[in-house]
Amino acid sequence: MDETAVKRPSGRGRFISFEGGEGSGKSTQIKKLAERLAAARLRAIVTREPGGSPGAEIIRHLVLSGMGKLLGPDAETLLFAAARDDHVRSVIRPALNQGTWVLCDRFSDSTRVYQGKLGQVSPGILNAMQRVTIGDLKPDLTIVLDVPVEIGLTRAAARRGDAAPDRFEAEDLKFHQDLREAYRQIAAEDPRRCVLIDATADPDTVAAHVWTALRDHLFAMTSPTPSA
Ligand code: T5A
Repeated sequence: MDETAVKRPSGRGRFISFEGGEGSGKSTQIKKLAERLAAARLRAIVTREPGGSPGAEIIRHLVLSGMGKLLGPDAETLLFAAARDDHVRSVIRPALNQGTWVLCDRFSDSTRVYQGKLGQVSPGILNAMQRVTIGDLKPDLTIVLDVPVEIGLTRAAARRGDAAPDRFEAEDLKFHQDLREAYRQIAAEDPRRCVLIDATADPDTVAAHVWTALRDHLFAMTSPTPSA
């Protein structure tokens, strides 16, 4: 695609979330996309959940250490919600309002999948927390990276080295298989927002698919369709 053909949309920035199981390559792809947007002279920030703001990073440390799990599923979900509230108010909304694109490593779909579909926190609680933390904010595009569980966990273990698996990496194989299915289901149910991408290929091939998703879902909305 000719990147000079990408016109900077006026007004609000675009919000892109990356979702998927452990080790699916979200951080790798976000970095590549940020570089490509910079080359196209689009202003973008990279952020993550849980975390992304000083307050939310403190909560990230708590939940990934497993301390939140000790409080039970509802309270652990409240911790994720508190982190999101701070992150959205102090980082995401201000950036979007200034016309900056936001690339976020995980967002509300992670709560729907990890705490909702797998953790069995009730839809009533999840909806109430969502109303408080994000209101009507939702990603313009969600990239769902899909890899077989064995590949994702092997990648995550290789990257981790000698460190212990975190709170969710330590769950059993069935948990991770259900996780993958739940993400595939979310992508199938919301095709206007979500693009499911096979992330088993090498990083550059996956990045090319991510770029195609942006072209089809975002650039087509904001500028004349760029050439392929
Ligand atoms: N969570 C989060 C909830 O339960 N509820 C919530 O609401 C939210 C927001 C966050 C955890 O919190 C949970 C979900 C998570 O379990 P985290 O540390 O941020 O934990 O971890 P993850 O988001 O799961 O991300 P990971 O760090 O495990 O993996 P990534 O970012 O998907 O993968 P990445 O890019 O770091 O790659 C992993 C390794 O694979 C290699 C990379 O070089 C790296 O070594 N790699 C590839 N190798 C071959 N081919 C490719 N295409 C590759 N892409 C990457």
